[in-house]
Amino acid sequence: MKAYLSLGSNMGDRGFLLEESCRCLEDHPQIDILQKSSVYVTKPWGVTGQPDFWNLALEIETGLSPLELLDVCQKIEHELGRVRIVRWGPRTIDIDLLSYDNREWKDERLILPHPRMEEREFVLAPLREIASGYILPSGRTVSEVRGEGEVSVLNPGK
Ligand code: PH2
Ligand code: MG
Ligand code: MG
Repeated sequence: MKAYLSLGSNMGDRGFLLEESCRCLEDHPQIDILQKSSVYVTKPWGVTGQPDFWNLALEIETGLSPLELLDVCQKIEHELGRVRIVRWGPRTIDIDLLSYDNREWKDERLILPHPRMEEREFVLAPLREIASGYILPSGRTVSEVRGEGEVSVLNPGK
């Protein structure tokens, strides 16, 4: 099954934490990373006055179910020392499921597709880079929609 993930970090060594998260995902026998976006430096969305985030998006192929995949993501967050005191506040690493096989899912642990992805440029910009034709919940493609918030590529041209 094809799934899209959004990763973000704004505490500690953000580059290392993103790389290490990708490595842990790739190490899982039932996860293959098909595409990885550039790293984007993004202004905090929701709660301002915290350090800038580094964000990226992944396209993966997985044999895991949505909840099994969520478990793996949360385990990696935990292993990389995730601390979150405030909702939308600073965190070492956040791994969010954006979509899974274009399926809809709604329970207390997981909502798919991610309900707030369309407003957020820190989610859309990396996704646009690896999946410009991806169809958002509104029916528009990710290349047609611009979200809120300032973003820039970390190492343009690298
Ligand atoms: N994550 C949030 C809240 N705000 N802002 C940016 N720029 N990047 C994020 O990853 C982010 C955020 C909640 O998970
Ligand atoms: Mg998040
Ligand atoms: Mg999260």
